[in-house]
Amino acid sequence: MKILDTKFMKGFIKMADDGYQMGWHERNGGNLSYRLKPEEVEDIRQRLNDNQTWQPIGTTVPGLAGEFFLVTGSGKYFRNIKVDPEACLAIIEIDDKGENYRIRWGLVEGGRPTSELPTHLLNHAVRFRATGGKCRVIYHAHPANITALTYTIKPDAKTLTRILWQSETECAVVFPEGIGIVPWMVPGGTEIAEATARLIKHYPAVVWSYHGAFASGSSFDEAFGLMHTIEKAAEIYLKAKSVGIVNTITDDNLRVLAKAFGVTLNPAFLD
Ligand code: 2HA
Ligand code: ZN
Repeated sequence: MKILDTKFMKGFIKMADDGYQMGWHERNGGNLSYRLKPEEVEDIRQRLNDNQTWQPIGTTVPGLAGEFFLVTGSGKYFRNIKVDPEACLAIIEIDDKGENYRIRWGLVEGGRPTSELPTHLLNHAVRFRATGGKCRVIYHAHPANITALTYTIKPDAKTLTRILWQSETECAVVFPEGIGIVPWMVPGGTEIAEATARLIKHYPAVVWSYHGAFASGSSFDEAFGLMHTIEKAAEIYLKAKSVGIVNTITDDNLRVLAKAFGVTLNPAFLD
């Protein structure tokens, strides 16, 4: 099957373009990765390259040994993905120890997978375990409102989660576990990857202070929808706060909401 005709490729490109249209991907900002299903690998196997060398991932992910990922390329612009996916994207294979990757398709003009590959793969490994193998998508974006919000609070998951739960009624239903947050750190390395992975074990998304956010999901819709919900709640909060907040969603409201929707809110984040 032609790789560009596959459903997962079309879904990936649509999500990347949706993120660009939202204004979340200035220049080469943000990155996206998708873990292929075994049958998706089989459908395209004859069209994969076999001539690229193995490269170190920069971290170890034994739980992902032998998996294939579709990822954005380092330095590539989201606005160009739809126009030239073969230059902007890569399909990579992880080796049998989870230490190295090799490019099997894409990046036809050269280049490497996303600079945040260690964070993407560690997050995939952790979310794979946390969701019993359901998680397939890890998404990093630079939405303005959630990033602006991090300048106004301590980098604390309870503080952030309560603000978001109180800023849009559906938030507590969409992310009842809450949202994690890391303080400012240098992007692109193992340290921020490990800090993010420690949190994404408990939360479906993690905010990077003064930078952006990582969201996970079992599908493109779920990961994009989570990022969108977080960003929208942050926008509502900043608008309300700029005028002056006089009312909010109370903890009792949250408890009633959770009961109505059959979700269990993280008890550590309720007063
Ligand atoms: O430029 O977003 O965090 C890509 C990034 C790095
Ligand atoms: Zn970034």
